[in-house]
Amino acid sequence: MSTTYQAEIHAFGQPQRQGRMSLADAALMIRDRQAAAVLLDVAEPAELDGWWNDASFPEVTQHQSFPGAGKSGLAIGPTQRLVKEQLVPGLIDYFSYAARCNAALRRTRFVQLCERELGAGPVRVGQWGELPLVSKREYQPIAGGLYSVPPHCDAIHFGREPERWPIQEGYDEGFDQISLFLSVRDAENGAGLVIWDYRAPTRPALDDLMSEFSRTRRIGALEGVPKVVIKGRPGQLNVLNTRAMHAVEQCTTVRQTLGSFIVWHDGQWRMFH
Ligand SMILES: O=C(O)CCC(=O)C(=O)O
Repeated sequence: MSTTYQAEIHAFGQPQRQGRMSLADAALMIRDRQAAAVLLDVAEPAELDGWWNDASFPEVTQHQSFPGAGKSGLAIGPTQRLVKEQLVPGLIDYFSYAARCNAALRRTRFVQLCERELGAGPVRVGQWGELPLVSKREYQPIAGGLYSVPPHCDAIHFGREPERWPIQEGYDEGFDQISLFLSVRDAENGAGLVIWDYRAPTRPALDDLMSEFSRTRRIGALEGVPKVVIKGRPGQLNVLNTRAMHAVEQCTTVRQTLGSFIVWHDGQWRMFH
């Protein structure tokens, strides 16, 4: 029988609900757009040191796209933004990183949880290529910043050069991508994650929204749109629809999470980061 957890369910335009749910049911609820986010109490705060301080993770380094964020290893977002002569070397580096680190990452508590409760495997390309499985994230305060990560959305097939982005075939099959992240350490101001009921349909549309934000510090299309703000406590697993625009509120002290994306593909969950 699958493990059930205490759950907070957040849907646009509705009051927050409480319940008990398995991780597999929470993921299906988000995949099928019945809620924007579900928070599950999966770990005791005293266990979090073991989840975070695991030598399987490489060190946390600066995120290439967001000044207020750091992450362990390489991530898909900055790889998707590469163009021209930078794209192929960037992809080689991304896949090589996964090839070198996934055996160790598979032993982390986070990946073990996803394998056990979701039957999740890695996203694969070809016979041997795998995408990295999981990362640690660290959000730093930035003076005058509005968000530690600005409004964006995540989709596995959203390469900036669509004709050369290798992960598309069969991935735009109508199921929404999901983020799973464990809250490890809160910022003192309790910075959370804002999710708007607004989906960027294509990569160029997403790039337009993000460049409007960097020029003007606002996005007109998000104003007045229903939103939810989730504030995961340490030990809660945040399960959310990443196709909806979302942002990490500005942290006043370091905030730590660890997580991964999942997509439903070929009849099973597949993880990547
Ligand atoms: O680690 C987090 O706080 C969430 C970052 C995020 O934007 C995502 O997982 O989609």
